[in-house]
Amino acid sequence: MHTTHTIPLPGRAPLILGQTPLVMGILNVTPDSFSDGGQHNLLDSALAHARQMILEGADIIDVGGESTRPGSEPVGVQEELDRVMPVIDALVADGIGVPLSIDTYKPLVADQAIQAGATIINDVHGLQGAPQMAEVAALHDVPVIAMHWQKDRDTTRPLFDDMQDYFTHSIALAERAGMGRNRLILDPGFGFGKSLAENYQLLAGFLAACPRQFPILIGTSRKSMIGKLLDNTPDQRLAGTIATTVLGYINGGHIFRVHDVRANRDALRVAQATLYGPPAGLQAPPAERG
Ligand code: 8Y4
Repeated sequence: MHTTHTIPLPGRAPLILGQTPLVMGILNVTPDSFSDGGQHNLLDSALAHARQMILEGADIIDVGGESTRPGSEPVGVQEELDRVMPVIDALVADGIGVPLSIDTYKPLVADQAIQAGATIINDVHGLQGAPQMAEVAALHDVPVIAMHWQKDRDTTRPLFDDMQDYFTHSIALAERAGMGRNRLILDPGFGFGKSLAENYQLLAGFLAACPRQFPILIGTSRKSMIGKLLDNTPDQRLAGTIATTVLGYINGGHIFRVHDVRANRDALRVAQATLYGPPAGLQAPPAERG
C-alpha cells in the first residue's frame, strides 16, 4: 500500500517513510497573533509551542517565518531571518530529538537555517521559485519537500495533468542541481490555487497526480477546504482535519503537516493498525485475550 523510502539527513538518523506515518508539527513564527509584535514574546511562545508538539509526538517540526495565508504580506529576507533563526538556534541548543524543516521559498533563508541545524527544506514553490534553491539543497545534501502551487493555472486543463508536469519540472531541477531524485518529497499543495472540488478530488486520488515512487506529504490541517464544507472557523476544524489525515494516509501519504499533533498522531496510529496490524509488541497471546 505505501511505498517505502529511506532519506538520509545530515548528521542524524535518516527519515524512514513507509507504513508508519510521520507527523510534522506546524510552528508559525509570525507576529499575526501578537498584539504588541514584540520579538521576545514571539520567540518564547514559539519555543514553548515547539516543545509542546515534541512532547505530543511530533516527528518533524516545520519552522516558518512568513504566513502564506490569503491576504498576508510577504516579508523580506532579513525580517524572515530575524523571526526564524533565534527559534532554530534555541531548539538546536535544546538538543531536540527531531529534525527541523525550514518552511521558506527563499534560498538565503534556507541556507542560513540549514547552517544553524535545520535538515529539511519545505518549499511551497516546489524548487521553481528561485534557481538557487536546488543548489542550496545539493550543497548541504538535505531533502526538499516540493509543493505544487501553480499560479494562474489554465483551468481548462485537468488539474492532475498540470500537477504531473509541474512535479516533472521539480524533479528535473533537483537532478540538474545534483541533489538527486531520492532527496525529494512531493506535496499536492492542498488549498493552493485549487477549487473546493479539486481539493477533494486530490484527497481521493493524489497518487495519480504525482510521478511514481516518491514519498508524499499531505498538508490539509485546518484549511478552508474543511471550513467551507463545515462552515466553521480554523479552531473548529480538528474533526474535519482528522478525516483528511486518515484518508490521506489510506490513499498513500507518508508525512502529515498538522497543527494538532496528538490528535492526528492517535488517529494515524489507529489507521496504521487497521491497514497493517497492531505493533508486534502489543499482540497478547490468545489465552490472555479479553
Ligand atoms: C489555518 C491555518 C488555515 C493555516 C489554513 C492555514 C502547506 C505548507 C502551508 C502545505 C507544505 C496553511 C507552508 C497554509 N501549507 N507546506 N505550508 N504543504 N509542504 N494554511 O500544504 O497552513 S501554509
